[in-house]
Amino acid sequence: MYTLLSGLYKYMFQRDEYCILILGLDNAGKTTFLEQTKTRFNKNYKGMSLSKITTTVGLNIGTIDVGKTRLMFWDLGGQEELQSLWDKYYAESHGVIYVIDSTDEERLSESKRAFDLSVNTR
Ligand SMILES: Nc1nc2c(ncn2[C@@H]2O[C@H](COP(=O)(O)OP(=O)(O)OP(=O)(O)O)[C@@H](O)[C@H]2O)c(=O)[nH]1
Ligand SMILES: [Mg+2]
Repeated sequence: MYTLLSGLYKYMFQRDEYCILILGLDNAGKTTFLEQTKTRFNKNYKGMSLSKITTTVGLNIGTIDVGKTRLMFWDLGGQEELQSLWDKYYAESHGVIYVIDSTDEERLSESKRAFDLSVNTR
């Protein structure tokens, strides 16, 4: 009986939870993307002013619920010395969003190198 009830409870109330990494060079727009996404999907969330966003040292976590699914975003700092931390989070994540500033042509090759390195070291 307990198994039946706990199964029913899980079916009705438990959400599937997925962790998504947001990676990319510093200044690419990762935190801005996360803030915009939270504002769009969380009805009561009053997003912080985009002009107040400063460079991320460490990690920002943001959560959105889509139907019965909960998405947890991990927005990591993109500065060069922080890139070595990216692969520590790969094992725990279900997906990766890699953000590129397409207007910053000078850094496109640097962005590709950082992406390749992170994929090869995971
Ligand atoms: N015009 C324009 N500016 C943007 C856009 N996305 C981000 N920015 C600006 O770019 C700057 C850097 O954005 P962030 O979101 O802090 O970049 P980040 O990738 O989180 O950088 P780190 O935390 O240092 O890794 C900020 O001044 C943003 O306002 C965009 O789509 N358009
Ligand atoms: Mg950031």
